[in-house]
Amino acid sequence: MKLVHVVPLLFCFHLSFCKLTSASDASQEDLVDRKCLAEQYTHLSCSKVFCQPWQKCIEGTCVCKLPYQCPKNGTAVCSTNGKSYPTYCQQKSFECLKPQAKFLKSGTCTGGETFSVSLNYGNTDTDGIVEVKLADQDEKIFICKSSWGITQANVACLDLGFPQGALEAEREFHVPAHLHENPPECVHVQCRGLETSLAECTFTRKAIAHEGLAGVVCHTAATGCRGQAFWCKSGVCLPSQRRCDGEVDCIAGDDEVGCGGVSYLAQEKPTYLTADMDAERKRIKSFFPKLSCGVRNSKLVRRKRVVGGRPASVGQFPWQVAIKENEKISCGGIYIGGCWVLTAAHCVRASKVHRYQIWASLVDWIRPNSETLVQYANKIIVHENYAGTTYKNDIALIELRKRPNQQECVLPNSVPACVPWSPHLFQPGDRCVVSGWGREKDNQKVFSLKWGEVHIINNCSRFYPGRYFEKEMECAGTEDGSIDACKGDSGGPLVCEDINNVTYVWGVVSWGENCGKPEFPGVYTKVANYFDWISQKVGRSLISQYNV
Ligand code: 4AZ
Repeated sequence: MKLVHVVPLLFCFHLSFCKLTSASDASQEDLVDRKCLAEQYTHLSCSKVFCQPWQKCIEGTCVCKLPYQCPKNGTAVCSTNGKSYPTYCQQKSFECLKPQAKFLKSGTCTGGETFSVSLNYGNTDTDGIVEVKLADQDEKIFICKSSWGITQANVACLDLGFPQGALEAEREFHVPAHLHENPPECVHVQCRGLETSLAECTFTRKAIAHEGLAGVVCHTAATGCRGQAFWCKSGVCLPSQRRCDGEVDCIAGDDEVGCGGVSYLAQEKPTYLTADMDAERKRIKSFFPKLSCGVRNSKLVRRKRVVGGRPASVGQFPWQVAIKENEKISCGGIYIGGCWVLTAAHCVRASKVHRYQIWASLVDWIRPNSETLVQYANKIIVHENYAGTTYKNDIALIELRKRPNQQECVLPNSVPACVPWSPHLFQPGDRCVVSGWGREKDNQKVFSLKWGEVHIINNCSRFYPGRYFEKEMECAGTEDGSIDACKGDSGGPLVCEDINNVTYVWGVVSWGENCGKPEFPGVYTKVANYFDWISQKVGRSLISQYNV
């Protein structure tokens, strides 16, 4: 019964009705699960449970109280935004309304306090031994295994950014020998299970970790499929027969990866009593035009490590272009095929079309390489709803001017990046690459194209309250902020590779508070949100292959 504690749907995660913690009878467990899922009961279903003190029950659902509706009495608490609140109820009410700032510690904030949870000695980012840094201490400390359970593990995973909580709280990890020989100190922790951060749980006495250290496996999309199904990275389950059947089903192509080139279907030849419409459907699919984008011409050595601000070589970013205005590189851009370059709206003005030069296949702009091609813009299309004050819809298209006597744009050394047709193609945590000629962190000028690996960051409103628009924007960076886009990189690409190493332009460098600050990640225009807009302007056939 290894999934007893886990319900792979968000709305049932917190709720004990959805899981039988002592289930011994599989069919009964199934029944409870199904009912829970059907009714969508959660910890907010106040026909079943009491609401939290900072919530009230309205038509069967717990909703946030307004802070003034909290009792006036209570002790002050300090929140992760550095603000002190008169009572815990008030802080939780604010958090309930706007989940950016969480509980940090009791008492008032004195400035600079932080709480953090981290995982170590695991196999991936999603599992390992838990360490915490408490708000009033400088050192990280382990948690004693004896006080650890799925309740605490759920809260730890939530805190780490896994909204579905924990998969397992018992797993053994390979810790270095010295931790076995000299067990380190550990703290005990108690949670109720509905805390939004581990900081909100109660930490008690330190002990020596004789019985072991607390570890966790957090719940990720990949662990969320029931029964014999295959889980697409994009968040849906497929019948297992569809895995390795020679036909791509998941939008990211992950159902046909690692299949060893042997298709299930090819193995047996049934005798058909009726027409084989499945074969006909596949035949139709084979007529679809094949797009050629996102695959480099040259054979490049694959990157091995995550490093920042590294110089690019010729052909490494064949979709990258530079936009020159008044003899300077003012912005980057992304070649997406035909005569079209994608960039940021704030980089260009439709009325100043003659001002811009597009430099393709360029690396070093002091000494342009022989492959470099310079072209003028023919037309500029700025998104109709671009808002210069908020950078919402910061996206524009540049149509290149054709050479005399040519029907089409010819960029011999460029390769278009694919335009993502679905916002589910990549997810938070996925690693992507940003490139450009923008400034270094210390505002140093850059003459040569540089690139760095960043990951997609979720819930960016916590960094930019009120300024981050989930649907239109994407956030990316590194834990320490060491890799980031900066002034001059605007309009350039954030690209991600799918499982088949096809490259998509996932973001257009747009804005960010400063450069290279961990608490202020780079913000990008989320290109997938503009697929329809782009295809309407450049023509569907240039960028569409599937689902059209
Ligand atoms: C800019 O000024 C700019 N750190 C671009 C990206 C970022 C900050 C500033 C993100 O063009």
